[in-house]
Amino acid sequence: MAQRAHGANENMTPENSGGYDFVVVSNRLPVDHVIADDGSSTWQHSPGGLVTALEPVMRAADGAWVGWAGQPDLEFKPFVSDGIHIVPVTLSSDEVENYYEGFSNDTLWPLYHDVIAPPSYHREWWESYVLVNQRFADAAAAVSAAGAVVWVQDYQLQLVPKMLRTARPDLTIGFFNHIPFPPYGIYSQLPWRTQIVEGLLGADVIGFQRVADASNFSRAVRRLVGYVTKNPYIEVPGTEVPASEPNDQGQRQPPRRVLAKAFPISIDSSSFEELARRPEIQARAKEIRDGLGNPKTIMLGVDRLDYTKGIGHRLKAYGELLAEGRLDVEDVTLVQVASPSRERVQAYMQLRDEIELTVGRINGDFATMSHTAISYHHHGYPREEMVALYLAADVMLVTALRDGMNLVAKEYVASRFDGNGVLVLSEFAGASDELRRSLRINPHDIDGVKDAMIQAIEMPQLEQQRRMRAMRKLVLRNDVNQWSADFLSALRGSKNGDSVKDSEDPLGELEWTIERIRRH
Ligand code: GDG
Repeated sequence: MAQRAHGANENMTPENSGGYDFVVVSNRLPVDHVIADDGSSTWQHSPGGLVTALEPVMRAADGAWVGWAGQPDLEFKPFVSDGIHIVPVTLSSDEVENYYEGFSNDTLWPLYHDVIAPPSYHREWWESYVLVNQRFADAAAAVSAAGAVVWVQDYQLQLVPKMLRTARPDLTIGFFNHIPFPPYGIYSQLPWRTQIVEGLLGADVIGFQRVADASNFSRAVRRLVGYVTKNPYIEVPGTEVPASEPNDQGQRQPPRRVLAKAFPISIDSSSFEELARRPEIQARAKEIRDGLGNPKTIMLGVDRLDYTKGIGHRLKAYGELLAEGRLDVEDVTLVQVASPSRERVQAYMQLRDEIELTVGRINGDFATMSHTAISYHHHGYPREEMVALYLAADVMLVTALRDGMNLVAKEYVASRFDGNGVLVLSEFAGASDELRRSLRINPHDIDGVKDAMIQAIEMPQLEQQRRMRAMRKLVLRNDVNQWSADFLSALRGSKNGDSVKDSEDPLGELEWTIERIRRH
């Protein structure tokens, strides 16, 4: 039943790859293949929302991870990294341009984030998306044991669930969308809107960040394919799959009930708290404050340099407060970490220019010899440094114009074991559904953002602590283990009543894994 993967290494067979009972499929692997200037190459642990979220689950489940290593045109054999079985999928340079930078990052990303930037629609990008999704599906089918559980991640791979189901009806398939799912009025722009909805409906469980995303999806299903939806379920009618060979009888896929529901993602909360409690990290936080001239208040923004994150809106609000004299650079400094992202996509190059021009102007207008207005960093930092920054920051600014969840907001809360600090949080980030004791803002309302910044700076410590305590309770309880356990339980539930064929029972194994994760 298992098939050979097109782009995967020739030596990979279901036998030597192990035939895994639990397989994660995502665009990027949890490790990047990095080539240095001198031509030498290494595998590096890659940061980012998805990896941060899934790593602990993979270790607990001893599963395989199918994905791209981040470099075009290179083929790699499967290998084990830090206890995770890595199954690399190859992408050509053209595919990186068309499937990844094009359709994923310049069509779907802006479309799914409320068209903050205009999406581009190109048929050759779509063709590449279909081809690459098929390759990921083939690679996942090749390493999945009979009856395995496969968890497909994110918007780059929305066709994989249906492709996998067609090839391997024995699998239990989950899909999680890390970014928002847009309202139908926006989604309906997509020329390939029906194919994507059908692709997703190949899954048994489709997870979204927010309740609103799940309802947007159900509405798209009703409008585009007319299936009956009984929240949170979607009734998918049975289909005849035509025979591919003359003697082939074809396949009938029975009617299915798909669960489409919100599973808000979280972080490895206790590891952030653990780092924050380390004396050397606290010393580093103090050093950061000293380095900035010990202002009364440090405000912090940490984002991938992305137009969805509302960095410009944040800078505008801060610049106006300085211009109006409501804030003084002797008292307040804004630290902005903008980690490099998608640097070959035009909209991102333009964004970088805009942000850096604004930072330069604000610093030029307001910095003094001893105090800078904005300490701006276009770098990635180790996690230890991020936690030191969280500890050093009195106010955390999350002003996303649209964001699936925003893990940074949760990381700040998890790190503040001292109970101090104020989170200013956009209502357009998924995290605002849970972090209701933050100062919630509409980032488009610049006056509202300015008032929230002042309120945060002036907030009495007692109130900070009351708010932070409530948010910490939630983030420590609803951590990433809880998230994955909830999702995997729902997958398990979706198969209740189905007979499991042999003594090898991946779903039983999965249940055991869920228990282990819950106890973690
Ligand atoms: C997508 C969705 C959703 C950032 N810079 C550095 C660094 N990071 C880490 C943060 C955080 C992660 O990357 C970013 O996660 P976010 O959630 O904030 O945003 P996206 O990257 O857009 O993630 C998002 C997420 O998927 C998960 O579902 O929440 O809505 O867009 O963990 O700390 N980490 C380190 N150095 C950096 O410089 N070490």
